[in-house]
Amino acid sequence: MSRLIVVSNRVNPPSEAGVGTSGGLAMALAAALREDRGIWFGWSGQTTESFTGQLSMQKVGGVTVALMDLDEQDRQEYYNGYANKTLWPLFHYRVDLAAYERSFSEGYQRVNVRFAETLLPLIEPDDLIWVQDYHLIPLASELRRRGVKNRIGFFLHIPWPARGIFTTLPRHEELARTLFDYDLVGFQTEDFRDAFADYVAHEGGGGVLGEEATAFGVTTRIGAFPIGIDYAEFVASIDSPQAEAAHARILASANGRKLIVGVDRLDYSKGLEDRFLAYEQFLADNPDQLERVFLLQIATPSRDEVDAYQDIRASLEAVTGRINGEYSTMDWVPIRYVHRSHRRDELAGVYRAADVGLVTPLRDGMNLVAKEFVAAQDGEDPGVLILSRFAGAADQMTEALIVNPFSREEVAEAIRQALAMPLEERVRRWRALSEGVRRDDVVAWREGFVARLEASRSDV
Ligand code: ADQ
Repeated sequence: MSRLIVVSNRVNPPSEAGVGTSGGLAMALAAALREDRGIWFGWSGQTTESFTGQLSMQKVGGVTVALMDLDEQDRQEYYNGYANKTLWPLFHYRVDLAAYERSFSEGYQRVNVRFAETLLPLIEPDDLIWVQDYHLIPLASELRRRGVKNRIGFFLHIPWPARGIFTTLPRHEELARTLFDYDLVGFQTEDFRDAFADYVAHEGGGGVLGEEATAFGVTTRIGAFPIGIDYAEFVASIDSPQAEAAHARILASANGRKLIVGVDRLDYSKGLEDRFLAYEQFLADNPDQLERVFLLQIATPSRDEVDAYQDIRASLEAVTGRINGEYSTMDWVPIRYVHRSHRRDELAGVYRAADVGLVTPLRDGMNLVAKEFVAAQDGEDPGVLILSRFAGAADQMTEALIVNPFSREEVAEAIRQALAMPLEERVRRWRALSEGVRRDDVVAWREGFVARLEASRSDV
């Protein structure tokens, strides 16, 4: 069996200490790499004064990790720049926030070359190389240019946007062309795959036939590989002392009130402000619910070197303050807003305590919080998931209450409906959802992608 090399911008396998704050994706990739004697290669997150190209090899939680440092200019132009100020907003339909600076695209290109050159000596002839996400789209081209013939796959964790959006990117053809140096390109959903096919047909002078996409005179394979959570690990974590403590603490402080929970990275794509305004609408429309319910929003600090993230933080704090100022009573605060990271097992306890999970991104590749929320519920008395139609997860999770996150009325009505939903309906919906979350877990995702990549050839 081939060895697997995973390449991602950041490398964060779980430490020996166990669950902690590592994400499900990190756990699943780490499991694959342990099984296959693989390597996980990427940026250490550290910067040096000038780029050295030195590799530091370590064993973390049984996984061989190969890390390189970047320099400060790389961080600004590649990471904060092209990745997070150009591609991220654009792929999430925020053309208004997307910045196009020549130094950003140069930095992006330069860092992709640095990834390729630093990775090159580690590659053995039979290795499968699996590149993760939008930071590294041109990596296969840079590896091919240096003679790498291995099978290389790419997975996009974020949406592939509609043609009219993607074509606002200066020199979009060059970026799209580099995807054709992969043997397999994976998207989260059929919708994103179709959007890519549409682009290819209209802008690449090609088309898609079954799994094969041809454009710019080259052919690759494409497919939808919806990512899941590490279901077994997540369910096991519900019985941990940390989960139980978090659960007990929330229930004690809830004082019999119903809990609506939101858990997100603090990012404009997650629709937090619209969510708060919809909740305010719910309070205004349902005066009988005042003091009987509260919203707990946990928001992890994220990318705070980027202006747009500082802006969203400030505006959320202002909206929270205004709503709480208007509705709070001596012993009730309608929104508890917590701006910090939590252990995954604590989060499991929080989800478990909730009556409603409010997952309303304006755009999202998948959204793993929706899946974690379902996995954490008590099947005898489950909470209700409200899910944005613009999360990739909505394709699979059709038994959730699916809403348009741009409509305050619709989200407010879904909150009312969720809180009033009879036990029998909650159980019926939850059973269907939980079956899907368990079946289509991260292991299935990883195995599905790797098997497909293994079966592909570079000369399609
Ligand atoms: P993200 O945009 O980061 O991921 P998401 O899929 O929701 O979004 O995953 C977030 C993860 O972070 C979840 O596992 C969640 O538990 C965790 N998390 C959130 N807030 C936290 C907190 N306060 N403390 C600790 N952990 C917290 C990108 C794409 C998504 C896609 C994933 C995986 O944007 O669309 O689903 O990759 O492909």
